[in-house]
Amino acid sequence: MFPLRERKYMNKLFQHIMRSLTLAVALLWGAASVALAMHGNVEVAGVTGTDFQFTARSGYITTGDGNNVYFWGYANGSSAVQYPGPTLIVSEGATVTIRLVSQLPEATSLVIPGFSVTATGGQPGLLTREAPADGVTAVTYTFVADRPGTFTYYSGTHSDLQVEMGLLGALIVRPTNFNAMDPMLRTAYGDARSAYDQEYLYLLSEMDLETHIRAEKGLFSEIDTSRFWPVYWFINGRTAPDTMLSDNVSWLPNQPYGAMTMMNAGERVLMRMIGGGRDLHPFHTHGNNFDQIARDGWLLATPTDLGTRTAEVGVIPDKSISDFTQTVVPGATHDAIFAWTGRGLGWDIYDGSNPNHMMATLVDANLDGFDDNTYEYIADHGKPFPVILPGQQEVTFGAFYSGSPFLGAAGSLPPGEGGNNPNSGFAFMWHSHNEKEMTNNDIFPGGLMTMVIVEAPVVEAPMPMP
Ligand SMILES: [Cu+2]
Repeated sequence: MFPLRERKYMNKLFQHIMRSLTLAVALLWGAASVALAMHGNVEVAGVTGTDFQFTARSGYITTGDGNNVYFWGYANGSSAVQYPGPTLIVSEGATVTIRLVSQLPEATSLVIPGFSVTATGGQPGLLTREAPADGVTAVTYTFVADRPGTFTYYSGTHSDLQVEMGLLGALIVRPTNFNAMDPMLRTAYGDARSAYDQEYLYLLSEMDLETHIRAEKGLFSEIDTSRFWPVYWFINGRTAPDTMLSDNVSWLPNQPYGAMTMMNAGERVLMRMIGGGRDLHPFHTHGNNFDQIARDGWLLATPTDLGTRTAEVGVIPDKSISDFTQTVVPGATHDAIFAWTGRGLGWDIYDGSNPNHMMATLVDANLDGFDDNTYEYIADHGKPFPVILPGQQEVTFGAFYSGSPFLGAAGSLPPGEGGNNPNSGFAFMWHSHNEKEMTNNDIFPGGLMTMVIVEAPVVEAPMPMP
């Protein structure tokens, strides 16, 4: 599925991470297991409702190299100021009101592309009305969320500085008939073409550290945003390895959103990708292609399309685009469906000695090529693993190796080895394909990177902690 050159590179990368970050990754895995315990159907974290009270103010975020970075963000109500701003989750048809006050050194505002917004109060500005920098005068933005999808909001004032400083966020509009408990109605756009099992946000952004240092010191006359030189790259306001922590971990009070992706083989993951900064970021999935199904909140379908069936993910819009890298454009949103089945690997990922294999019924009533119960790719059933596995004496073990190359299967390990992969899942890295962006202020690895864990279809939560 991927060029051998890249697979070799990724193998090296994994080895490097295992050697340099074994302890950190072990800690992370503990948190990841907590996230797994809520496995079932994961929803994007955020705030729901129709009325939001934003205060724009300053704070500090923590980066993966241990730095503290001064930033500007939004606090909703009495909650902490955060990067990115609160993910607003609203229902289609709702009238949404956002009241904004600025405690920043300058006036600020909100723009919400894709909707017809009415602004009242405050003072006139270039793009919309603004909240002056007095800390009390409010401007109120009102709009009807008249279509479902993935959207973004950000500062419409002095935005070369204010977006850089962190004034940006995500907006999700759930379709009218949305029902998280019903697999047919758990959709992004109201029909089966955008149905999903797991939902994740990937809001991509970057920061130029020098600008933040000068802003912290109040040296605004020395800031030249045309000399933009980012050194931090973020998913949901965190740099790797923090991207792999659960939402709302206590030690990142201003960065509540994680990006650790968890799924079972055969599931559909809705990827809501947003370009939050001023650079574009090529977001690259390992493990499989995804299908981009929507752009800027518009489903990629012809008006009469009922959905096109694909072997990998079921029904998707007819204008979907299959790829393994999505160039996430500044200000744009891209929705995709990712599924992983092991199709076409050419060997049986479950192995004959694994109980999964015994459970494979090899029934394919819907003729999609997969076992209806385990999602095993039937054409590869029983095919042997294509290489002779090295003996334990020849192998350096990583903390995530289960002792078996088969999904959901554990094997024998030397004493003290392994243990961070209790369900014997497969881990794939998702990251910026502009690989400079996988750093934290020049330190590799870090930045715009996270992982997806694919678990065997039969793995159910809650799982024991390792
Ligand atoms: Cu890669």
